[in-house]
Amino acid sequence: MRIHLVNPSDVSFGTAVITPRWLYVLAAATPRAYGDPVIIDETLEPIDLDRVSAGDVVGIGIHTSNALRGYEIGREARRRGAFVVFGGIHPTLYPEESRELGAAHAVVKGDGDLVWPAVLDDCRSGKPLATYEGGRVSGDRFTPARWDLLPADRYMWGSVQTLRGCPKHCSFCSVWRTDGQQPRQRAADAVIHEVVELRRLGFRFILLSDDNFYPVTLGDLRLAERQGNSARLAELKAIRAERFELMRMLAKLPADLVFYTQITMEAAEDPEFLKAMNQARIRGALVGVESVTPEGLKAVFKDFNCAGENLVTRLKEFRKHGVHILGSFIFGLPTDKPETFRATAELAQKSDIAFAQFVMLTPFPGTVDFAKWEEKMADDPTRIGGVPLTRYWLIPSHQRPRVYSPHPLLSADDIRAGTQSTWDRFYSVPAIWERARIVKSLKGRLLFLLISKLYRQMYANTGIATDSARVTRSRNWARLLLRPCRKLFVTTPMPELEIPV
Ligand code: B12
Ligand code: SF4
Repeated sequence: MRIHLVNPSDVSFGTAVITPRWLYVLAAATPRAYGDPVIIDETLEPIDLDRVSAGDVVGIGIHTSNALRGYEIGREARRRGAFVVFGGIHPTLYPEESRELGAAHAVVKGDGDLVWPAVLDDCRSGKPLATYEGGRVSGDRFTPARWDLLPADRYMWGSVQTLRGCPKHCSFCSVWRTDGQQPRQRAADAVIHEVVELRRLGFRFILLSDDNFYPVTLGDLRLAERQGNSARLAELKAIRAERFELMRMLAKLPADLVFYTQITMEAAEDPEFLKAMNQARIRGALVGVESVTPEGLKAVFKDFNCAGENLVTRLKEFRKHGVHILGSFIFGLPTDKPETFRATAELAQKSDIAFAQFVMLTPFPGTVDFAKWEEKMADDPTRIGGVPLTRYWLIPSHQRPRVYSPHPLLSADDIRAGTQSTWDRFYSVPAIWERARIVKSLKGRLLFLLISKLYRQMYANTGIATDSARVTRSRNWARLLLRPCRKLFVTTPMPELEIPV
């Protein structure tokens, strides 16, 4: 019985940017008695289904965007007599769908770290259960990934998770509902072990693949103090102390390591935290800016963010501490106006952020936005290929609409065109060149230009464009740029690197 773990994708680039962490966590959770699993990441190359035999187990991990491809693989694997098991955020929310469309024998809901061996044992005895409850594994029981199984020369960045869950409650995000609002944080040394292992292999760039690297704000501490809630205060202080411990230990690792994470902009109010990030060489972070207006922020339950000039000041604070920001903005909010696109691009340029992504509001399952939208759409008769819009992920990607919620002022085309033009403006050569002044050397600036263009090709055009020639062109460009780019990110392996004391 061979175990196959598959990360489905419609597009394969030969080289990929970030290691899909779940593959290597589940590989580590696979008992050694079953041998090393066959790991297939379709962002590198498509699965060869001829390698799947009757009685094998095929574990498929999907999120909403790649569910359709995952189902195709599931059906084909089952036809060949394999046991098909689905897991990941999408099956956690829609287990029945994986059974009906993906031919799943079993679905794992929640975290796979601890339940996976039981799934495999049941498959071996020919009796997998329909559903396994993986639950929310506590921070001290996360399974460290098996990086020894990484293929050589394929990825640019490693990925290490330091916590799961987020205390906020943004309306467009499912994390706080599926992963919980209580941060489940790993001890610093468990994280360090994995980072060292990746550096031994030659990885210099590491994504700390957390939802929110700053789970306790100064405001949370003040509130607990004001309420005289000493138990809560002690708990928050312990979480915060562990963060600092992690950053202190990261700072002791080889100087060529660079980390990147996701964080709320509240961290900009906390100079001590920013200083520790800088010392730990956390050089970049994705910040969910979402909207540049107070009304927009209110609409997505994110009023803890700043708008207008305050936003500029806050974002600049990261830069002052050497943390470069990838700002993430959403278009299509009910409060957006025709001038929002230009205003956002200007503010993004003014805020000294290094990169930006402009996404169109998408109701993801499991979110507050999705629940409201689904209710509103209950009587909508629209079907594409027989699929209702509220199950848009089942529509083949080239037919899938890009905008879902009707807007009071803007048509779907206005939103799509406005989003595309904001990408165009932000990633025009003169605008990139101006931002490239964060790098001192000419070579560094040229590299910044190249990476900006690559980022744009991989994310912007493929997500927004409806014209298939443009999509194909972008993918070909990305394919061409990825291989040489990889060499810029990885370095000489350090097999002898020790874990710092
Ligand atoms: C890191 C990350 C990224 C990285 C991915 C890098 C990489 N190569 O892995 C980047 C930045 C590229 C990214 C991009 C996007 N992401 Co993202 N991302 C995350 C994040 C923060 C962590 C994922 C992670 O690595 N977790 C660590 C692993 C170990 O956990 P895991 O994947 O959940 O797997 C566990 C279980 O789910 C389960 N499991 C998973 N698969 C399987 C399979 C089997 C067989 C079994 C048994 C169990 C199992 O076991 C695992 C171990 O416990 C999650 C948030 C989150 N909390 O999940 C969002 C998240 C997955 N992303 C999300 C989104 C929306 C996106 C984008 C669409 C954003 C955008 N607008 O562009 C793109 C999609 C890109 C693409 N086409 O795939 C959403 C997905 C929502 C949904 N319903 O699908 C999430 C949940 C965040 C959110 N705000 O809601 N993302
Ligand atoms: S968008 Fe970010 S801050 Fe908001 S709930 Fe999700 S992870 Fe937390």
